[in-house]
Amino acid sequence: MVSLPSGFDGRTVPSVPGRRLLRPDFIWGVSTSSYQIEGAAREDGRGPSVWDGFSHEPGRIANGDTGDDACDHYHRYGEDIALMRDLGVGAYRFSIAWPRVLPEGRGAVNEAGIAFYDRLVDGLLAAGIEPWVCLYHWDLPQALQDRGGWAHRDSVSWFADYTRLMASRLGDRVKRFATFNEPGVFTLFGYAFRWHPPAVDDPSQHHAAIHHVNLAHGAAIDVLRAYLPGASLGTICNMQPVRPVDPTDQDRAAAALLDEYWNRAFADPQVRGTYPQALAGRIAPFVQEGDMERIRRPIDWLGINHYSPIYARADATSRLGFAWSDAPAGVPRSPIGWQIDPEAFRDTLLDACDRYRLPIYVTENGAGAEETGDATGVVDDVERIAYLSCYIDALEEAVMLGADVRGYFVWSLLDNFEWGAGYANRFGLVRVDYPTQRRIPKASARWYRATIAAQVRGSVP
Ligand code: IFM
Repeated sequence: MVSLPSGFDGRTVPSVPGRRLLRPDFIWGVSTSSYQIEGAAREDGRGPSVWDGFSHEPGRIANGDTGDDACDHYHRYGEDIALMRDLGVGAYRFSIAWPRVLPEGRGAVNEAGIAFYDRLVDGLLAAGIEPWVCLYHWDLPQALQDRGGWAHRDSVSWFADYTRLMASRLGDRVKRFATFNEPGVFTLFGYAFRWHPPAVDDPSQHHAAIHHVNLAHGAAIDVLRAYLPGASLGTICNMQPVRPVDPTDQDRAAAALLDEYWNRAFADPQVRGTYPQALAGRIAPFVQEGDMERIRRPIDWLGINHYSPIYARADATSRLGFAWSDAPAGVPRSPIGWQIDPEAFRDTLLDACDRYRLPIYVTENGAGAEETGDATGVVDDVERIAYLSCYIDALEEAVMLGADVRGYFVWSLLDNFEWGAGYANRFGLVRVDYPTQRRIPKASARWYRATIAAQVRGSVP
């Protein structure tokens, strides 16, 4: 039985148990993404992404924030690698900004952009940290959106060509590649809810985009296999139980639908070769002969991003037949209102192992907060520690019950640009003081370092 540690009421920092049930080669890491940390949005030939334009539109992002400067990781990556080395992580998952290496999305290569990722990869390897490259974390080149974006079937070959470029430039040193991060989020939020670019509510574009992203995944896996036969390849999906906000038949049906879009629209076709039932009919107009075989290419692992259960309610005005809902009153919540339910995490891992039969890496898990530091910027983030502690307990329990979980990456190394919430919402183990770009490790960074050391060396330092 997983229980909530007492840190949630701010009294006790959870201890650091040895994690003896985990594999000796269990990978402890941290994750970030390009648009959320890099900054340098107009430097060294980078082209615009859909997030540049969107974040500059009035009213889209809290406080009018943009990713123009973000954490200035483009210039401070050396300092950030040193922070990771200090944490003792074995791996760092980051994403490539497609428009930094191909400013128009295709065609002319921006060598300065490639050189940045060369420096980053070399620095990580020199620090003994394995680079895990994710090819797409939502920052589509604007030039490709202007041609129709993911709703256009040509997006499959655009992505395959971009993948070929990155495989040929980084594949001599990078051995882990993921194709997409959380396609369930950027398709639903971008093509139905209008919370992300391209900010349309258009079921036809939405369903086309789902299918083309799946095809692009399959095409990218083929490219990576051809170029890098020894590489370890995966896909990264958000997976969280979807619950009806009220126990009515209508809300249950809404939750079942959202579950298909959120949890299964990508992993099911990519790993099992079929779309889930309700979605299959909606996607059918876009499926051509041979597509399902093109999508279902063998992969080596499944990345799962998980934070909390999510909720749906019926909505007759919604073109998809459901609406997003906040968690009901009374459930335990993180400081930003996300439900805390480590048993749901354990069960998600067990279900995913059972359904997809692949080794699993938890590629994102973490807690957001609108926190301020003390006068020196130090953050005693006991609630984040409590969250991480009980979620890692739940992971360990899933392993005990048979789940093949091989790694865990905290979201995130740094506070960063949290999409629509801008910079107000902080997820980092390390605080970023944005006006000065000073990095200040939080209490959770020290706790995570001790957690890793306890497992890696078998003792608490
Ligand atoms: O910041 C995001 C990340 O980009 C994708 N997964 C969820 C994180 C927290 O909201």
